[in-house]
Amino acid sequence: MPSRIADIKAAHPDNLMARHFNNDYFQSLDPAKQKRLLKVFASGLENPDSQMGAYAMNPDDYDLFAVQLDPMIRDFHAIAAGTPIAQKHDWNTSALACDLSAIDPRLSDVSMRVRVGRNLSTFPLPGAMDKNQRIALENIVVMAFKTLLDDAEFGGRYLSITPGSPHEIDAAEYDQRVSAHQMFKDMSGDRYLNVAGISGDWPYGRGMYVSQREDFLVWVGEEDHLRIMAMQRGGNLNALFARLHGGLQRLQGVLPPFATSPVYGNVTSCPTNLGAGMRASLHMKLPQLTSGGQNLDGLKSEAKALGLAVRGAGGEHSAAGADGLVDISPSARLGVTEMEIMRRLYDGAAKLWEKEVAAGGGEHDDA
Ligand code: DAR
Repeated sequence: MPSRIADIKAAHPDNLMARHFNNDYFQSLDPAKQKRLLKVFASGLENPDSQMGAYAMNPDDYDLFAVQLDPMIRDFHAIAAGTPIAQKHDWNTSALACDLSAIDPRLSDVSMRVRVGRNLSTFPLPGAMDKNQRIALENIVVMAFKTLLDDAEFGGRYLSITPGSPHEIDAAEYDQRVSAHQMFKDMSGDRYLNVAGISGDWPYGRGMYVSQREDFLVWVGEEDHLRIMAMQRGGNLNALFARLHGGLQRLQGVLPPFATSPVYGNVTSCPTNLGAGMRASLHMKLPQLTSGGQNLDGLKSEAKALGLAVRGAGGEHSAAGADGLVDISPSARLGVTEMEIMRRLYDGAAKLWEKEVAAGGGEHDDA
């Protein structure tokens, strides 16, 4: 195995698993722990083009294998070795007005989404669950959703894709919800998640809670046990974040404890999502900065300098729209608070928009 990892490291230097593989540490482990760590590495071993190249299988993997995983995590999250990782939480987003229309009235109808990943501490992480555990977790979460059904803000319905579930929807509704960018796509075609076991037993134990207003969603059984999200069109990031926090608190009160690490905060399958476990994003039309959507490289480097990541509006690994429509989001998840993430998104969007307008852009009526 060490020689295979050395080969991956030479051919794919950005694979953080290969870059930071510690063979002395690996050899010091007993065979059972070596086997368990190789399960964490499975996706990165089978997919050398991986970015992180690892998914945790159990919440305590992060603490059990800290010697190996910590350097990878610090590299991705740009936290220097030796710097204490003190994950704090600050949802006091009302302290800073972040309405995009204050940047420019043309940014008053922007598609925005913020989500957090959470995993129940009473189950293995998705990569190590069996079919019965996936169904059992879904049933526990459905009971929690029942406490929201009559709520004015969060009332809604649960849509399951588990065959035989009393909440099961048909293929037509599933496809419609995926097309509406609400439900997650069929995971069984994702080579990274397949090897990691995260897409195992598809579609059992999977589904989505959606509020009546369709502005609060909870994915069940995707890359994490739960992906809790708020979405809206508009400019008011404060309202978006406040709704997510309200829904998260409601669920936290009726679910088993979420998995956390004393060092890394909220525990997620992928180490790239640790900490706040939050991805906040908005869609912007930047045709000048993307050469009409044809080239994201220049924008990606501009955005990186602002602490932002850029991808197509169709999700991870998607291209920009012909009108230059892209998804921008703060890269940092670990060591930053929820409030800080909101501020970085707002400030970064303002700077990119300023560059777009200066380059002759500025059309944003129907993004
Ligand atoms: N296949 C993983 C993706 C890492 C980030 N994206 C996530 N977690 N959806 C890799 O290591 O490349």
